[in-house]
Parts: sequence; C-alpha cells; structure tokens
Amino acid sequence: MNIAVRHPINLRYIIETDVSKKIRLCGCRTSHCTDQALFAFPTESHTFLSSIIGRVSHKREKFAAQFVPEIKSWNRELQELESGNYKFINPAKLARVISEKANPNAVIVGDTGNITVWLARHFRAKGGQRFLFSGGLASMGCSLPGGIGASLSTDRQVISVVGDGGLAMTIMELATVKKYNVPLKIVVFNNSKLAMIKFEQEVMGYPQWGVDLINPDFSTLASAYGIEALKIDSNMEIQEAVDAMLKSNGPFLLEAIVDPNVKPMPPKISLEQAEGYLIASLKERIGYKPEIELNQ
Ligand SMILES: Cc1ncc(C[n+]2csc(CCOP(=O)(O)OP(=O)(O)O)c2C)c(N)n1
Ligand SMILES: [Mg+2]
Repeated sequence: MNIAVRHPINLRYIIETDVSKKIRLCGCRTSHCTDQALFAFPTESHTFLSSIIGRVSHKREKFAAQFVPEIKSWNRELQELESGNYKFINPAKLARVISEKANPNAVIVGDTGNITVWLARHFRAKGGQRFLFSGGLASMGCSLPGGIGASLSTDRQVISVVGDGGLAMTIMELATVKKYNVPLKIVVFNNSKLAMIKFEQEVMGYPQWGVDLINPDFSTLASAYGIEALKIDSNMEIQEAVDAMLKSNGPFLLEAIVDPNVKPMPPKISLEQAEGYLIASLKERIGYKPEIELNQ
C-alpha cells in the first residue's frame, strides 16, 4: 500500500517499526494526498490499527464471503482423503495425526517427494510452529540432517518427516543422532518406491520404471544404531505409535509402511495428464516393458 506520493512507503514496514515517527515522516511527504485520514497521526501502533480497521472491514467481509465456503469445502475434501482405507497406512491420515499431536511450538522438517504433498496438505500448522522444507532446490535427504541441526539449536520438539528414498540418501546421519543423543523424532513414510517419480512418469503416459526401492528394515537399522524405534503397517496403530514416539525423551524412529498407490492428486487435472495416466495404466496392465529394460 502506498501512502506517500513522492516516496511510496510500505504499510507493513511502518507498523512493524516506530509507527508515530514513520507516519509523521510520511506526512511531510504527502502534501498532495487527498486522503485526510492519513493526517490523523496516531502515536501507537494499536491506535493506528484501530483507526484503519473500519476502512478495511468491507473488504474483509467480501473476502470472507468468497473464500470461507471454499476453505470449508477444501477441509471436507481433506478429511475424506484422511479417512480413506488402503491395504497399508494412509499417508494422509498419518500426516494429520502427527499434526494433531505435535507440540504447538514444534519444528517440522519435511523431505522431498510425495511426502511433501502429504505434509503440505494434511499437516495443519499452528501459529507457533516452524515448518522447514528444501523449498528452493527440493533436495531429497535434507530432513534428517536438517532435523539434527534444528534439534541441536533449540529445546523445541523437532520432527523429521521423510520418505524411504529420502532417508536412504542420508541414513548414515543416524550415527550423528546417536553420537550426540539428539532427541530428534524421525517418521519415515516407507512405500518402497520413489512414488513421486512413479506418478510423474505415469501422467506422461509412461509405465512406472526404475522407481522400486530395495530398503533395509529401517526400524531394525535404527535399533542397530542404538536408537529407539517402532514399525507399523496399519491405520489402527497410528495413534498409539505417534504417542509413543512423542513421549520418548531421546531419539526415536517411527517406520510406517504406507500404501504406494495413494495418489497425490494435483489441484487441477489437465486432459493430457488424465490421458497419460490412462495410457500408462493400460501399459502396466498388459505388462508392457520399456525397451531400455529389455536391453539390460
Ligand atoms: C537429491 C535429489 N535427487 C532426486 C530428486 C528427484 N526426486 C524428487 S521426489 C523423488 C522421489 C522421492 O521418494 P521418497 O523419498 O521415497 O518419497 P515418496 O515420493 O515415495 O513419498 C525424487 C527421486 C530430488 N528432488 N533430489
Ligand atoms: Mg517412497
């Protein structure tokens, strides 16, 4: 919002700093401004805010009328996704349960993959929480080392949420967790796949290829490092397992066997994506093998 004529000044900047001084300064430079309200200089930020609040209520109601029904319908959709039953754990439900049980000031460190989608949609972040992702490069493997760093720098509860592919990339850092007894909570969504890549291939019309992972038993591996661990494979076990993890004082790894076929649906599906997915499914159904595999 520009409230000065010759020198546009960002309203947020004004509110966050010394309000009276900035507004007075701005007043010197707004001689051509026709909006008289700007010349009533309040001395405190709350006075300033209450003096402008009446001017924005109309917009707020319009905003609410437009978006509140959309938000409600989106929340209903998310709840439906969270209540879906699959052969193994529903990743949407697991993300939601972690969100319900995490401390209000917890630090959540998410990895890259479908896991990012489950967290972004189903983790209802609270005001005091911090959410860390590899937002720029979308690097896999960041959430375990990132969680260790976060945990060493704060007394807050820190939860690393990672896919099996991402965890495999930096799993040697479990040694660091043990060495410094970092009270990090690690949840691995194990679907034995690079699932995000599988769906990317399929929407382009290619049958999934090279995305199956041969994993160690992550909970046994964590135990071998001397880290408390638990493995679950059904929705019924989620609540108790997350409670046990968050109650533990030391490091903890929770391995959840999640269903690889739960689709991270895009907000809008293009015709090409639907067509590609259909073609890929047919190819997979008839056992079509891409040439590259036949040549090996
Ligand atoms: C270092 C790195 N390598 C490759 C990729 C490309 N990539 C993005 S998501 C993904 C698969 C992630 O698999 P997983 O961690 O098991 O999570 P899932 O998608 O199965 O939930 C890959 C290979 C990447 N983002 N970063
Ligand atoms: Mg995976």
